[in-house]
Amino acid sequence: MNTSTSEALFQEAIKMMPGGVNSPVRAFGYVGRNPLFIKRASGSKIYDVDGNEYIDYVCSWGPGILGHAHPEVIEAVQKAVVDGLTFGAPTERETKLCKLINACMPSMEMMRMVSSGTEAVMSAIRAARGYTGRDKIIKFKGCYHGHSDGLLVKAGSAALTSSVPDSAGVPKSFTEKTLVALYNDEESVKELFENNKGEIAALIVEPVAANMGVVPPKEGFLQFLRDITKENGTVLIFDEVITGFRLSAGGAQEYYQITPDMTTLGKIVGGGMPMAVYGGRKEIMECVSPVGKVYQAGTLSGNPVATAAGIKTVEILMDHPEIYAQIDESAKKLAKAYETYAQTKGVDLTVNQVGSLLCAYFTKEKVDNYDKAAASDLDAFSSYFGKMLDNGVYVAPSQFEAMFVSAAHTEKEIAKTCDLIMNL
Ligand code: KE4
Repeated sequence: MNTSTSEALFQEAIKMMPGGVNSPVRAFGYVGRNPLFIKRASGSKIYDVDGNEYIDYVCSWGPGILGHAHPEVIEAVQKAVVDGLTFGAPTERETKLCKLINACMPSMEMMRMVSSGTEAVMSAIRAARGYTGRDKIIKFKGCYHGHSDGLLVKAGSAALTSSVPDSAGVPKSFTEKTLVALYNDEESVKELFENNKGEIAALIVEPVAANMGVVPPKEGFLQFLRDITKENGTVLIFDEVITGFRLSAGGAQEYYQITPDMTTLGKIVGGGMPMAVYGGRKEIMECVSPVGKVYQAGTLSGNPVATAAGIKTVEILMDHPEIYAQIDESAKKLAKAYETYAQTKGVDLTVNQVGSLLCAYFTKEKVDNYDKAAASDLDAFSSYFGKMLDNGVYVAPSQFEAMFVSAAHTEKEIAKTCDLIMNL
């Protein structure tokens, strides 16, 4: 496979950007290759600058649920851009998108638009702290909620009363109020609430953990979180940046029938444009400026082009619920192919699949938390990644990311991918 133009572009890019990329995972650091430079994408395919074609299961890390460059979304954006790119003033489309989100997720009684998932999570936590007057928060080992300082914490054991920053440049004091529990481990959560009575403003969780590969919540785990946060006056935040509009039009909160106090959305809600949202119960969101005392702002928040893309994307998903059955079925076929590969070739591999999210782990243990995910054989993953790429299939270049299926992946492409997997 000729990748000479990508290589040349990469040599230029690394002179100007750390690792030649604008987000670390794109650097292919986990898989020992230099990244491909993408020229364009359409439907289920991406095309690199050397003209190579790939079936894409990264889907830009989730936004691409309809496939790349969906004609109706492109048309909506084209119509919007000619009227101007940004006004820094309210527009009708912001209210329209809020109403669509509320129709899909009624727990989002009031909301605020921002430009990234990181910003949505950072702001939701600030609102929860402002609403409760408390400082501490709980997150889960292996869950990722963007790169705001307080959330970049070493995934310590649940007994840890405070957390160590996971990144240079984050003062220890910035993470002292961040407590870390273990995903799918109720005891670890109970212990933190017992040791920090009345002090926990919020508990934030990915209702399906999709940043340690894909780890579904154990039966009853989300209900347990809903109950213990309610008992303690703690705000339950569902970080649905990945699961929102992915597991269903109502996200994980509809899929699992659990109502959080606040939700963060990103990726799909902007249809691929820079757009994210945080929101929830009205009395919490009324703490946010200019109504309340929790300050939060953004030049491009609710951007008129991004809202055009988001509205059209959400409208298509609401009008075509059959999309979810289709993409879930495709993901099930892929999961089966991985299981067949593991059984017939005697490979240590297990698969988790939830809706149209899945992850093949190179470990023989069933993965239900971060430590088990981290025990995967990363060399085996790296070799697998290379074989898939060399055969025209683009999966995430990291064991700790999800595989995303879109409505544009045809039965033929899913079958072709399954054949490749079973004959790796
Ligand atoms: P952004 O700031 O990247 O828009 O969103 C942060 C975020 C928040 N919450 C969840 C559950 C997320 O998965 C993310 C970002 N997801 C990663 C992929 N696992 C983005 C890809 C990247 O970092 O380049």
